[in-house]
Amino acid sequence: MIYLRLILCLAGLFAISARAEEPAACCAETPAEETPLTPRSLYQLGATFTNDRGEAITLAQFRGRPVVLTMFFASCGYACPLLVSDMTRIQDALPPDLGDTTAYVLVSFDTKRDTPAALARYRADRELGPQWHLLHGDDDAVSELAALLGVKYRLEANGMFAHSNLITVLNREGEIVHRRNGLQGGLEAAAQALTAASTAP
Ligand SMILES: [Cu+2]
Repeated sequence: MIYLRLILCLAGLFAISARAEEPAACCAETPAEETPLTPRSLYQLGATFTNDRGEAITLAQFRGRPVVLTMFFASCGYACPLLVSDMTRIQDALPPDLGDTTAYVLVSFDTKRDTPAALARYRADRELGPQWHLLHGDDDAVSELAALLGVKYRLEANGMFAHSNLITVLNREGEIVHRRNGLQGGLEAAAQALTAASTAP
């Protein structure tokens, strides 16, 4: 089975080699089930999220690619737009090949309003490219991920969330290798961490 998967993967690589503008999606998005996850890997989290196309996603599906991840909610009027624009600036600061293979993951706190359709609108409004993954999950999935990341959030009486402003960089195995805390600044350090994460195991 593993051998067959490798063959298919290699065949996929040859097939896309003539289209260099596309990332090697075949292998990058296939979990490398052959080796066990490390104890520090966030991909131990078994929770399932749903993306803005309505597809079920586990974070482990990002195994094999560096990841920039932040928790947010789509109707936030202040901090989250800044976090997203900082992630965009990190993407712009990377060499094109790394910028294209990195996954930019937004996970919503808002389990009620951030439906796939709401997240799809958010993607369209901000012109987020195919490397961006907008996810929502149930309360358990969101709180478990927040705890692992060290993100605090609270639903306020006005329906808005008070929350930490944290951008997290994961290496290809889903281990946290960098945190950017607060709003703006520190983008160069995040880009450097991503560059290191793209080569480290
Ligand atoms: Cu916010």
